[in-house]
Amino acid sequence: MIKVSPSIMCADFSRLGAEIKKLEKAGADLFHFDIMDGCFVPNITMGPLVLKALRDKTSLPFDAHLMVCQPEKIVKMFIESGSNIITLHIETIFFPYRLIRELKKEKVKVGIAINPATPVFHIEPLLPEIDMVLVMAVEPGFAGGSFIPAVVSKIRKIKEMVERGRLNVEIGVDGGVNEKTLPILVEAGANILIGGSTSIFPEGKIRLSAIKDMKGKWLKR
Ligand code: S6P
Ligand code: MG
Repeated sequence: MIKVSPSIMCADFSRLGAEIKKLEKAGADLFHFDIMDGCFVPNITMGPLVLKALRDKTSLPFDAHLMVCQPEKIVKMFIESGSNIITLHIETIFFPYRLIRELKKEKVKVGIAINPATPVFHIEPLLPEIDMVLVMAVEPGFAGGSFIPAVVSKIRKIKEMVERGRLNVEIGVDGGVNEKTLPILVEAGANILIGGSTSIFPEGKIRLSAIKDMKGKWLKR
């Protein structure tokens, strides 16, 4: 089942509460919060206070995409602020089993994100421990990054691993998900689509109809 997860960093920060409600009404399935600390990526976005402020505006899941150095130091804050999913970059964790198991004890879902250049075999051993793989289709740090077509084969490989292992792992794709790339990404095996500046928030405006299109007509290109 295709799920659309609007990227909140692309929304209107002066009216996030209203934006969240509009996005939910338009069919969003969960929300994607890009957390950047200026260390792992050369950008700084938002902290747990933003999730806390928005938590009572919707009951949809919040996914905290942690693009930070030493995520183990801040995961608790994001759980307390209402995150339902914590997505960690494999490139930032030295002891993934330990951190993933700690998070599972907190009853949150765990995603592992991989940058475009990170090979899929780096995360293969972790698949039985996690709920989602987030495949970055752009180099992380900013909205509107350039789509890297090589990630399509990575999605296919992950799908094969999940099916072979009969695992319950969803595959998300983040970055450059638009009318052209969406059908290719879904055909390869992605089912969670992050909607940002190339779909739901073109030129900083909000295009609510894109949410329905991402689950409908864009699929049938
Ligand atoms: C990028 C971040 C993403 C962006 C997303 C936006 O570092 O993780 O979630 O917000 O790329 O989508 P788009 O359509 O602008 O690429
Ligand atoms: Mg993201």
